[in-house]
Amino acid sequence: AIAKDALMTQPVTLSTAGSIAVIEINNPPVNALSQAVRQGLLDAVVQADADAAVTAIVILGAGRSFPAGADIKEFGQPMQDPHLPDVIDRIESCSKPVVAALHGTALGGGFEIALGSHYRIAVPSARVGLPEIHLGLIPGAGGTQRLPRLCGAAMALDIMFKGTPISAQDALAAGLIDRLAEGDLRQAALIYAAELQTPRRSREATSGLADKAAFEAALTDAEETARSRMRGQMAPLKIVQCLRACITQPFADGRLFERDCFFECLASEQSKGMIHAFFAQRASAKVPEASRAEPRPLNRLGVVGGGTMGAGITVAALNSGLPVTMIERDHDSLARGRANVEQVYDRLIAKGRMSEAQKSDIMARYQGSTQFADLSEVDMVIEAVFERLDVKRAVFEQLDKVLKPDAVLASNTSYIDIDEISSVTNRRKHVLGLHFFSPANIMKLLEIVVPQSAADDVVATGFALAKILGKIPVRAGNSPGFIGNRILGKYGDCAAHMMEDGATPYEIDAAIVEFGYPMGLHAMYDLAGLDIGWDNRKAAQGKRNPAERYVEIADRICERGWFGQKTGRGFYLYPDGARIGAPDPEILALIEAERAKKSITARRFTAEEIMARYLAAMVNEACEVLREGVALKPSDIDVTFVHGYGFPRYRGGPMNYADSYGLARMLDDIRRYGQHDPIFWQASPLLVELVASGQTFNDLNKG
Ligand code: 3H9
Repeated sequence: AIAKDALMTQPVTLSTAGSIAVIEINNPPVNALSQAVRQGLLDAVVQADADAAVTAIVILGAGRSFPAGADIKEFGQPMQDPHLPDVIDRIESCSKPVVAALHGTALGGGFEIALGSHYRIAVPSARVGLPEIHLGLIPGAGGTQRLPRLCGAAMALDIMFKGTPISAQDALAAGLIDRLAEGDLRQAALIYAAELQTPRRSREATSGLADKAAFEAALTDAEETARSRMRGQMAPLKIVQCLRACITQPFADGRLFERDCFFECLASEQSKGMIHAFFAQRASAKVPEASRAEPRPLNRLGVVGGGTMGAGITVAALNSGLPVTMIERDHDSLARGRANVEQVYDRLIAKGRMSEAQKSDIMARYQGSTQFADLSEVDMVIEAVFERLDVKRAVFEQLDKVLKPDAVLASNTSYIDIDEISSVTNRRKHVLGLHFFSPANIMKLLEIVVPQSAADDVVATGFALAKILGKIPVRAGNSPGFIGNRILGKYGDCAAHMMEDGATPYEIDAAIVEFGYPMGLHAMYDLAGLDIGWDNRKAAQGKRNPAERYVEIADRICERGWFGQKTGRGFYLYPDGARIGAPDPEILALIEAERAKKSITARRFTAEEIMARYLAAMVNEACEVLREGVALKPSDIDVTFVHGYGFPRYRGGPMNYADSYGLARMLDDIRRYGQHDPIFWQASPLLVELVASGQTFNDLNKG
């Protein structure tokens, strides 16, 4: 018999409650399934199964969650026994009923343990899912074989393709869990286990396979999605193949096939890139200021400006439960600001994704005013007015007069110097910059711009806000364009040079899309509005180095009033409000005329050369951003470009990509390009230094 509370292999414990064996996994913070956990789990299951006094087994997670998956830190190292699929098979083959008791996030291998268990009970707040796709992987511990047998292909594919966890309620409705636990989970699981007589094995389930035609149709749809929307990625197609095995092969063969596919994905650059992106995202939230100071309380937010950005920020805050006071200069503007906010919810209602009641609940947190004095109680204000220094300064002067002494003041700006804004206040240390990306309620990236004068707890509050809003924060120094737009400026220039030298904007965009971006640079310019860049270029006139190469093509386009999608044409044509542009022969003629003016004979660029130059310009400028301390570490630049600029996540980000391309090779490229344009192509001293010392960006991340 098992001694009560006997401690087995840490971090898994086996104890008994009456005749029920309780196996508890305790590996903080998320009970990841490291080798010690797998071994402990296997030992505990074997022991409990062999114990004649035990009638049923409960598996649960200590702390905040049932296991959230395999231990990602072990990926890339040799796999050690016991393997998770084998542990789960052993659980499934138990002679007594096994109950998985779920709370928190039962994800990946954790959910696969639950699927291999005979019965599943969960607290109402639990969520379950198979997020492997976000790591460039497929579920590799039976998930692709057991889940479809329980719920059919359509739902299984939805869970695996989206990778987002579903609620316990949805899982219950789909038969993926059997019961919701009211009250204490352990107690509820013990009661449930005591009722159960016989094991029930997912591998033998047939309900999901019953409608073979529907199963096949779901596979065909998914394959189409994998080839179009998820183009370039390996895991989605592998998932489809594994699901096909559910209807063409016995379980055991399907499991082996899944295993091969899993290892193939694990060995791929894609998965390495995505795992890098996963850890980079977590590392970007760890900044020195936040380790030195606690954030200030954040219970109420003020937003100044109800335009596109102000309304988007307001929606993001309202959605996360924060009450918001929006300030506009007069009643009409305020009405428009409120309408901009409501419009977001009305669209959701129209699509059937929100009810009027839910909208009213959210809007109850919204307050509008034309009086700055109404901000006297807020903890933080985000100014989101027109992107002009004098306008922003006028707002900050007002804020300085009315805010409580410890309120945080933030300016939402994409390029204005925060010091120039804060200098009109008597509270510079309470000021920081927040660069939201449009649409602010959707885009995840948030550049947190830290001026020299900002107090540590102000910076910590900026990061706390990002967490509340569900944004991915990156710390940026207060330098023109911060991290993202500064680097974009550079590779944008590189693209313009290639265009003048012979590549069409359409060839450049095609190469970028082929590389894995959702859209090309010129399509993106058209979407954002070409007038923005034009205004910036006009403002920079006179400040530019006259020896620097300057391409006038975009200016010529803007002079015609072609500002992109909103005017029906830019680099592309958008007839009848089309969202996807068509190539424009007039643009090609205009480019040719510009070349002729400079006596440039167009030459051909391969897609490979386009990308080599484009990425070299990006990475070289990123090195300067690092050298100047504008970004703290290479992985922060990766996070910025993956989450704000469409860089394919499966490549990890530009710095991770550069490591795999080879820094010495990239430096050689830059020096070769520099023979023709030594001003633009100056190798960053940081890149030179890394190559000389044989280091990579990843070494800098670790350091
Ligand atoms: C898999 O299961 C493969 C199987 O199918 C087959 C195997 C054969 N491993 O995100 P947080 C760390 S693939 C190691 O800030 P939250 C994380 O790095 C896996 N570490 O918290 C962080 O560490 P630190 C499938 C992990 O509350 C800390 O935990 N599963 C893992 O915002 C807190 O994380 C997934 O892909 C892990 N699996 O979110 C789930 N997970 O403090 C991935 C987390 O040092 N994880 N850490 O920075 C998540 O989605 C979120 O972390 C979670 C918690 C929702 C669980």
